[in-house]
Amino acid sequence: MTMRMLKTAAFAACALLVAAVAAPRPAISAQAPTFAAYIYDTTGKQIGQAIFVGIDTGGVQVRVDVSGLPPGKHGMHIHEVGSCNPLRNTAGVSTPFGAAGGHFDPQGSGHHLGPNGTGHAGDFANLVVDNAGNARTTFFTDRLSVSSGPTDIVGRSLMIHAAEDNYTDNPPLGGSGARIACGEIGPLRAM
Ligand SMILES: [Cu+2]
Repeated sequence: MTMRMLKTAAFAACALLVAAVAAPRPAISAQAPTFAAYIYDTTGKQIGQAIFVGIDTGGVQVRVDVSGLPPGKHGMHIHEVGSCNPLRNTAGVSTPFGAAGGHFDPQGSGHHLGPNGTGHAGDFANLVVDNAGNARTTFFTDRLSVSSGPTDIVGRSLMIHAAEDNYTDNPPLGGSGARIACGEIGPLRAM
């Protein structure tokens, strides 16, 4: 079952639940839709998570909290496929997290221009990791959404790269290099 199918099933289940539970009551305000990416390194160890909260006036608040990464700046993006599996090419060479595909580009811009450009909507600012290997950041983007429309990131992936992203097409994809951590964006788990 794909993440999209899971999502559809979850919405169907929610709709039934709302119909069953809420029908006799007055309308209740909906909670902000919240999703998560549980982030793993290339050894398969979970190193943190990202939380994505849909803002009712549009856009998404993103909170990333990870540890165990090399200090410094790391390119970070939404990639288009919700899979952090490796991808093996015809020569048998395996790319960690290769199944996540390329950068999420709902407008079909074909350009990698960073968090404020007119390129891939999934391009974020570099993740800054401190000397202890930790990174914690919260930011807002109005270029993405959760649970609706062509900019929906649920069922896609959050990727962290080995090197700094220069927010240009030269070198391609900002030069951020290898994929070192990945999380599939899906339902928030109960704590
Ligand atoms: Cu990337």
